[in-house]
Amino acid sequence: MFDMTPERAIELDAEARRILRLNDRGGYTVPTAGLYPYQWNWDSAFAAYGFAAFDIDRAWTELETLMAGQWENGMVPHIQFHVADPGYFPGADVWGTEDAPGKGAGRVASSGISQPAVAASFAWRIYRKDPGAGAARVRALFPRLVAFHRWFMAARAESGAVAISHPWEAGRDNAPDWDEAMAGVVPEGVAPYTRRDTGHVDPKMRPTKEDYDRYIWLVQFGRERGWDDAAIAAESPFRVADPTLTFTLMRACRDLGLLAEALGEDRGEIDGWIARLEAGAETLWNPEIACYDARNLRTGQLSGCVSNASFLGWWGGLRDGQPVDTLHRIFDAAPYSVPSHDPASPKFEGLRYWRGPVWGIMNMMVGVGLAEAGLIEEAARVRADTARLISERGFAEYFDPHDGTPAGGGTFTWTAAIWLGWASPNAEEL
Ligand code: 9WN
Repeated sequence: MFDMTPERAIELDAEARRILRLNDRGGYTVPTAGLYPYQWNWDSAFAAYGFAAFDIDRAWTELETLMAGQWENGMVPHIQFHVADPGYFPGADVWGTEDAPGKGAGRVASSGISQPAVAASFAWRIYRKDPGAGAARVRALFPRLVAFHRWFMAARAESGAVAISHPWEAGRDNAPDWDEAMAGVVPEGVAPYTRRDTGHVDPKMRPTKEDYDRYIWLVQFGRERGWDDAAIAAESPFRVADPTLTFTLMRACRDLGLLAEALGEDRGEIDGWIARLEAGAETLWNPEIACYDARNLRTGQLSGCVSNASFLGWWGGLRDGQPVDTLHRIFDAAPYSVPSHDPASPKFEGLRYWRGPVWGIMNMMVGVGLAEAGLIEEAARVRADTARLISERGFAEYFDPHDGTPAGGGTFTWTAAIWLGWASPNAEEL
């Protein structure tokens, strides 16, 4: 741990709690006001983890609201548009999911894709913290979590690893991992649109226009198919197996299995998913860069990108053959780890979103995984870098790995959440 006075730690704990309350919209939390005015899937699960440090009832409510937006087919959308806000694009009208057969009637307006399935992992941790307070609530959530994982396995895991149908599904929107696949998307016929993100944040910290044209083209593509997963899987030019989705789901299945045991439920189906994901993860191992990366399912090509998702295997529960040497190389490449893209790569950009910056939530998953695997020094490095960034630069969305410049949105929910749950010297292991 880097040096921090107890007073400073207490001050930061209070600020993190203030941020969670500030971004609370009553039952759900926005990632940050202005830039992201809705409920995002994995942000919300991290928010629950943060709330659990000081308000366990509110933590459960966050997960309940998230899972209440689940589609009839099991998918939990990446955005729930509870209250329309013109400050974000694309809104519910662009996604056009209201008549999607998979959605079912009477559900909150939402996007048509999902995001990393971390909800079960935090449900398990929050339950474990106070089984008395959580027993009834987790029992009610359990079938929804099972249905969510079942949907992922049926709709995205045809290669064994879990694929994204849109870069937004990985949560790592403009990562260089998708460059080859994105080049295969020809963004013709995109309806005219105005971006809103660049009105909130410096454009050099955001994806390019070329990216956005393709993001919107892929939304239109899904919408034209009524968000039918089978049609999208068969016909879309963009289909990439992704380490973020694969390892977070692998971990979430392990945690769901523990929950099943605690609740006296059968875990046979869950164990089958874990075995399939473990085999699938092997298809993402790239010997040329000695770590996991993404595989374009249309061409079979591995991306050749070392990213922060390359080090999620430990979080996923894997122990043998993990990329510890590559992690050491990345540690040496920049003062703040873990960069979202290799600083030695020509595609690295220190401020541009998922093409270089450090993200606290990824650090939390990498750091916890390392600690669980007994890699204590490596785990301490990731945690200390995160604590130093937050202490010196605030609760930003992401940070430049070379000089720590805070970037993207401020007063950010999940940065506050991982502070309270993990990076703070006062964090209690959940
Ligand atoms: C699109 C909310 C989300 C995160 C993603 C992050 C960013 C959205 C955007 O913000 O994506 O989903 O509009 O840029 O990449 O991981 O969930 O914080």
